[in-house]
Amino acid sequence: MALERTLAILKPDCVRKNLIGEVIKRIQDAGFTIRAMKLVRLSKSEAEGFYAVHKDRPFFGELTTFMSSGPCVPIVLEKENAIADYRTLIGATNPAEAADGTIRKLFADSVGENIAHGSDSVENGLIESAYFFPEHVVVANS
Ligand code: 3AN
Repeated sequence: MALERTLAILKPDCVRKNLIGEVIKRIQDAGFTIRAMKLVRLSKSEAEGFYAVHKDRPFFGELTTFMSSGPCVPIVLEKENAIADYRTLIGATNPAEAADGTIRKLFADSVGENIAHGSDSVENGLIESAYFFPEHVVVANS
């Protein structure tokens, strides 16, 4: 299996609920290595830029308003098979459909406010990481 990078975002609901530590603990326990991390408040237009792929979806306005409603924590994670393994760890987009023990099942309230983002492909993992972190601030190894 190849070493992959995924961009996690602990969303504003995660930060508001004081769950940053809980969620990062689960991510680390699952074997992911943190390569970059920060606390940031997105503007509405920065959230729109990040989610541009969803711009024609009916929930685009709701999604970008929520993502700019408070600070969030983008994190570059690395692991073999990171894309699929991280999506397994967080669970289905809709927490009501997420498997038991997943981060969204445990902590999320709704499909809109679902605690954590994860990249959906290797290519997007690199594009999304670069949206928040220029390559020179990504720590190569520890
Ligand atoms: P995922 O984040 O699991 O890859 P996507 O890519 O289908 O899910 O959706 C992107 C984001 O848009 C999700 N994280 C979710 O918060 C939001 N979203 C998806 N569907 C809805 C919806 N029906 N209503 C509001 N927000 C939604």
